[in-house]
Amino acid sequence: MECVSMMCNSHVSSVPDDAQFDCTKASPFSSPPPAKRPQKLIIDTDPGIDDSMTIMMAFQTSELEVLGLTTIFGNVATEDATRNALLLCEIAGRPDVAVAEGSVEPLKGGKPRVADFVHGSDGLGNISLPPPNTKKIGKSASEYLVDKVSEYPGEISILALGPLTNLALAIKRDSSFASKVKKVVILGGAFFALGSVNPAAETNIYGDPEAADIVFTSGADIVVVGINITTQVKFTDADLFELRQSKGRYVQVLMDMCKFYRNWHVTSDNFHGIFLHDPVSFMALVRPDLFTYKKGVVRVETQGICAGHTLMDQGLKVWNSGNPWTGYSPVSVAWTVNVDEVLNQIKKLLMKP
Ligand SMILES: [Ca+2]
Repeated sequence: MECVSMMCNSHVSSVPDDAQFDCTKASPFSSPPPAKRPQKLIIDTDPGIDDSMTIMMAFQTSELEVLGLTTIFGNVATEDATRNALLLCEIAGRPDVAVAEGSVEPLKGGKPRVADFVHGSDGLGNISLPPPNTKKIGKSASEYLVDKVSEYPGEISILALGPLTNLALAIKRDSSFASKVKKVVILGGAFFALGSVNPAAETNIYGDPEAADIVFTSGADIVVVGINITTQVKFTDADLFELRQSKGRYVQVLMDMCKFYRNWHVTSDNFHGIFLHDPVSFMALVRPDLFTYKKGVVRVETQGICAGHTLMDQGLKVWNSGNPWTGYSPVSVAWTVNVDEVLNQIKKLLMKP
């Protein structure tokens, strides 16, 4: 990763910009500090095996209050993502969490690309789980996002783990949405690295490039974690074995799901283990201090052979004239990651009884 180390200059910042998750600071007073209110979170998701791990990790994080899950196509079709989201809330004993179904297709229409070869035809590794008893709410994902963010302006963070259609629809629905959302952490893109669908594009962005471009240029407070970061953090077979032996509250069902996912990694990448894309982006939400970031405007190619390509203006050059990057708010692009500590934290949450 020579190019990365070369670019690690003054433009790179570590962003503990909100320290609400930092419980390490000692109080100067003898009495314990007042408990911090948990951070409100909505997860936009296409579960998905690594989505499932992440959702369970969020439920195991006391600093978070998971308000709802909004669903999207990607690893599976949207209606399967909804079923899986309901099922995960039930398994976690959290039927109170709202599940709002999202768009069944990308903004430009057409049948979405579904990665069932990675996650199994049911999206959860084909482990024959029963259907859920609970039901999705009446509102669509974008309605739910707009309503909740309006109800709690400046308080809700969104973790976006799939194609960005629902967020783009929320932005189109309410022009103040981007300014009212506290923070959006996005799993997506490949920054100055090869994609995962093809050399140009990463899966989530490729799933709806138009939507991704709307979100990146919306002015919201955005942190994006690309596969250039997430592919550095992996569980080996030994890690999976260690998890299986642990007392983690949801670890048995998650490890059952992971069998399919792990076997795909062997076939596809000749890697005996799994990548942790979604859990790594979750860590950028709860432990932003474990990453460094670069700020810049990100645009997404929507046409041609590079459709879905994310390209960031790093601010290294003063352009002679305006260009399609000019005038938009910069976003924080994850630039480096503390691999060992992120891996540690993911394990810790999955192993939590
Ligand atoms: Ca996902």
